Amino acid sequence: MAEIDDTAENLPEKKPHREELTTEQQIRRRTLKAFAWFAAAGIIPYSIWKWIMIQPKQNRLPKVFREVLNANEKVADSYFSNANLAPTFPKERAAKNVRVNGKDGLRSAIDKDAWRLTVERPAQKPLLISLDDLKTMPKQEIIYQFKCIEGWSQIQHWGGVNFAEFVKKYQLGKKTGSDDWYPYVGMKTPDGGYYVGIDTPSALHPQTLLAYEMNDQPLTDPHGAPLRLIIPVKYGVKNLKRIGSIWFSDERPRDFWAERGYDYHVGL
Ligand SMILES: Nc1nc2c(c(=O)[nH]1)N[C@H]1C(S)=C(S)[C@@H](COP(=O)(O)O)O[C@H]1N2
Ligand SMILES: [Mo]
Repeated sequence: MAEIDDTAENLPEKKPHREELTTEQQIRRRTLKAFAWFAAAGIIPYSIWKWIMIQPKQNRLPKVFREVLNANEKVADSYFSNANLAPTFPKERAAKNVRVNGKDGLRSAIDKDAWRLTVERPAQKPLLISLDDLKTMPKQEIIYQFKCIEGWSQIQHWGGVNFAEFVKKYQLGKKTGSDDWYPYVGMKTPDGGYYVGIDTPSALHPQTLLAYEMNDQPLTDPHGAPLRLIIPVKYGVKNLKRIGSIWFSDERPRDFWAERGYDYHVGL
């Protein structure tokens, strides 16, 4: 970038026709014009901001914001309703040879008896939950078409705990003393070798499971024993195998494949 020492005073008194300007003069002119636009662009949002701040308030928020929030809530409500369920299939359609894909975070052996699901909570001790604890909750099964972003899909049968029920039982996901949800859930393997971030509405979708069974059998190691995520509204990449810990957060949790160039949400 050239140094800009031009002030209005340095411009020629009478504006010559473009043809008479040297290339350098033309560049200066354009730079000044660009600056003027830049300044104007800065002023407009400020005036809008001022307008927003003098609008009537509702629950201490300017009403215009509140209206946007209400619209978002409506979107979320329809999202949670059963209108957006992934299609399901009869049990006979489920694959017997279930495809295995990806072993990041699964390369070391784990002691399944010692394993606990760790739930990190703000300003509280982490919760340690055993598989037996989870199995005291009702089991939910799903037979649906699992889709990998690499281009294959397969009808698969999984069983486990409904994630929204799990969240309710352990009172997770909402900010302390409020009804506001944290916008994201993070999950990672015990060794931290694979990790995903998921928007809370998708995590709370009625078909999202913490799965401990596949085809009515305990999960095998390559499929993520002892516990994995099954989230039918997302591509395979988000279906973390061998969950070590879970936490809700305000910031987008790190995501293994998003860090390698995939879209963060990779939804279906
Ligand atoms: N821990 C872990 N979970 C993972 C992966 C991985 O590499 N490590 N790969 C993901 C991808 S890309 C897919 S398609 C599915 C595959 O699950 P499957 O091996 O049970 O078919 O797991 C997902 N979860
Ligand atoms: Mo995948």
